[in-house]
Amino acid sequence: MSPRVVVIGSGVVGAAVADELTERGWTDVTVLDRGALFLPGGSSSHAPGLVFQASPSRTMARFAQYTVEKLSSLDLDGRWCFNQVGGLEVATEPARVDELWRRHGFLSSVGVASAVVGPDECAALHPLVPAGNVLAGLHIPTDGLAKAPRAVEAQARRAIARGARFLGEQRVVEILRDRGRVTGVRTETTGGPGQDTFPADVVVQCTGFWGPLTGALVDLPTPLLPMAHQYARTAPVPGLRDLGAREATAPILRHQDRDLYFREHGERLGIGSYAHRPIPIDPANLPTHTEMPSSFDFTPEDWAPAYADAQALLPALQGVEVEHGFNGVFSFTADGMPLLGEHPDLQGYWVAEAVWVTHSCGVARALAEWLVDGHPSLDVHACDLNRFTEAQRSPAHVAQRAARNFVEVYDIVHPLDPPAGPRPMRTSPFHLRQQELGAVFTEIGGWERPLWFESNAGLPDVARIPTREGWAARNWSPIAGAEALATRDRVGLYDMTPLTRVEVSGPGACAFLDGLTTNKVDVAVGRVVYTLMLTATGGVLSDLTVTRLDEELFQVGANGEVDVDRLRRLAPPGVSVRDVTAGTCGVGLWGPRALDVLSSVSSDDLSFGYFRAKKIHIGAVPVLALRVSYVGELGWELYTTADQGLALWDALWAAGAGHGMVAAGRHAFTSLRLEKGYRASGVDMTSEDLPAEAGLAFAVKPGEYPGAATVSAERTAGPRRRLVPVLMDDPADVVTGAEPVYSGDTPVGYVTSAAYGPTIDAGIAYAWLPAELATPGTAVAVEYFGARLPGVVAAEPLFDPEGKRLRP
Ligand code: FAD
Ligand code: THG
Repeated sequence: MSPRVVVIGSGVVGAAVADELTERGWTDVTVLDRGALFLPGGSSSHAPGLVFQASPSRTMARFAQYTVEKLSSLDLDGRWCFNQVGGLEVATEPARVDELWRRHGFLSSVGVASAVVGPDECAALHPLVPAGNVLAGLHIPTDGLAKAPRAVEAQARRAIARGARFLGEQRVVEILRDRGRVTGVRTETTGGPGQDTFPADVVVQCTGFWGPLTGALVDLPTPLLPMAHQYARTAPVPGLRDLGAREATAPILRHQDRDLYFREHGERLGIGSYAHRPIPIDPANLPTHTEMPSSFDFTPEDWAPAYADAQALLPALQGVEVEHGFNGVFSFTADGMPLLGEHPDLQGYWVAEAVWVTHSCGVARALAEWLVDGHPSLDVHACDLNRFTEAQRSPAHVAQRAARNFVEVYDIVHPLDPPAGPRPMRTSPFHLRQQELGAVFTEIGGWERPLWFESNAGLPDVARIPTREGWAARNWSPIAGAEALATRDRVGLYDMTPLTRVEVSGPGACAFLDGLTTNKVDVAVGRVVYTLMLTATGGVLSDLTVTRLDEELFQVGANGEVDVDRLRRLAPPGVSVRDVTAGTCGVGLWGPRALDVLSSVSSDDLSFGYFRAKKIHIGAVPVLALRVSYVGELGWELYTTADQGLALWDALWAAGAGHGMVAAGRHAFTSLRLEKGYRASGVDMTSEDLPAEAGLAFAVKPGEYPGAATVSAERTAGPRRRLVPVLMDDPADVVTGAEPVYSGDTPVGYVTSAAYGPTIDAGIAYAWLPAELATPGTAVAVEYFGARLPGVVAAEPLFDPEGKRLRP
């Protein structure tokens, strides 16, 4: 039987959710909106509807691809929902030309056709762009314009035909619940005295920038910031003509160097600007009863410089007045990604917020699959509502980062560029020492993380590391290569504090972990097990190390907040799941001299074997030592409580001095792990990938856990695609991730992680390839800023295949 679903909000997201749910047979769906249907007054009611598929995220690009596909197939009484005029991004600065090539590569890797074109072609594609004003353009023929209000109504009608109800002027004022489950919602008739209740098993919050207010009804911080953004329409422009109902034929145009975008409205031009100051809107002060609460008065002083820039690009605008402008409100998040998922403490309460029109259909499909099938078919971990730490959810953090995202919405942002404040948010106890050693930090997942240490600049090996230029050289130094070599030759000290550590304990803890993950964790006390969490259909959600500290006491090494959330959600009564990351800290001490260093500060017996754990002392500091190494060298992860972190670091540092020990950063770590073929969850493999495809079959044992049936079927069928290392022919060729891989002239796959491997002196690019092209020796090319860099599929691991370093 279909569960009773209430969707709050009838914008593009709510309507698409209703459509996708009813399509999957969940037909008891009621969509409630505080506004009048089908123009209830949210962001969707007046979005200009540019739909663009380029994005920094694979998942987001594919959400957009699906929006294009779906809206193209819809109409409202014969009127279009999607007008596939194509997209054109122009470059007016040399750095942007490179960026267009990079975006072109990314689009190829997700299967969206695009072309970098010259100034003349830009002028041919767009009637207002003079060739002399641009250096290049990126043309994406399948981008276009969505008519959001029509898309809402067309999807709503389809859902209604399958049994859904849409009710306007029903403001949800209370969420009804019983023992941790939602049971319904209570509404007030907008502007009137009426009240109603709607029983529900599932409630989906699709309230756009009202999210923080709606979330507050269920004590759910909905970490988004509503901000106003200027959009204006000009008077008729010479060179444009009335196109009737078609509205536009020229591609949507984006001038990212000046934070502007353009679309035709027949003979008028619509212009959107992100060039102004961030204008945050306090959702508590939103007008409740006006027709268009998402539309604020136009502020001409914010507009003037943007319009001058628009006129500079498009001279036809000179002398043309702006006829109508407004400051429209929509949602921004701390990391630019949407918020999807279930309330951590209230079962049946789901959220789909901070979603652009562009991604709306893809997001709605993912949410519907999540509800109906248990997991979306695309990887959504970067969109997970529960991905943030408490500090990241704080209003101050959301406000500052979201405002920054507004400013940077079109900037060329390198994945390792450190964000502006608030910083630092989370530091390990070693932070002070790392600063003294000249650490160059970025922030990952809220943590300050050293990329490399300037104090290592004098290492002789620095000169051996191939130099780089451009993108690959940003936030990188050859010092990192020398740190990696020092680890292989001598010993390196790595900060492991940001690794998520979870204590799972209580009667049933062992059975819980055993029934949740793919490996056998019912092992002797003191053993460490590498194991996977899968979706019901076998996709890799995460890889974990599980250390058995006692009969019913485990320390789990995990990959972030989403894992903690899953463990908490699924733990049976009596089993406690405690995130101990913040109160503890740790280092990795790895390399051939690690034993010399450790034995000089510890009198414990250190002969315990690989993937074993033991409680030892380092000086006076009690430490949990795990003989585990993500870099593939002899050594230990050494954990203690945060208060003793400095003592731990200082003791090891003093002991390491005589052994050539270096502090080593993130880049060295990545180089070494790729030489060993150790995967990073969420990057190399995601919930879209099966364990054997990802090269992780060794961690899968027969048993009863989510995904077991699929993985045993996979074993018989054999993988269709594989994650394999590609070695670049030229050691100086180093790519950075997300590039397309070609066989001849056909794009056949994409890069996940990449780094220079200093031990093997080669650029390494891990890539997903079809099984038939994944055999060692196969020649391929990685496209990098338009150049095809030759490489060859290699056998793994690339370094120390017998593991002699780990078990000397
Ligand atoms: P909304 O459309 O805001 O819908 C939320 C609904 O929830 C509203 O109808 C509201 O009435 C209802 N609601 C709220 N609280 C309650 C309650 N308590 N009870 C009942 N109902 C409630 N995106 C693009 O992809 N491309 C663009 O070019 C683009 N340009 C934009 C330009 C402007 C000026 C603006 C403002 C936005 C733009 N966007 C664009 C963003 C896009 O419009 C939004 O991200 C998107 O429309 C959000 O859809 P939604 O369904 O989440 O929210
Ligand atoms: N340390 C600890 N926990 C972790 C990580 C870690 N949990 C999350 C993430 N990192 C897990 N990833 C890995 C990846 C590879 C290995 C360990 C953790 C590893 N693999 C060996 C191999 O593939 O040959 C051994 C596997 C085995 O013997 O089962 O070491 O860094 N604590």
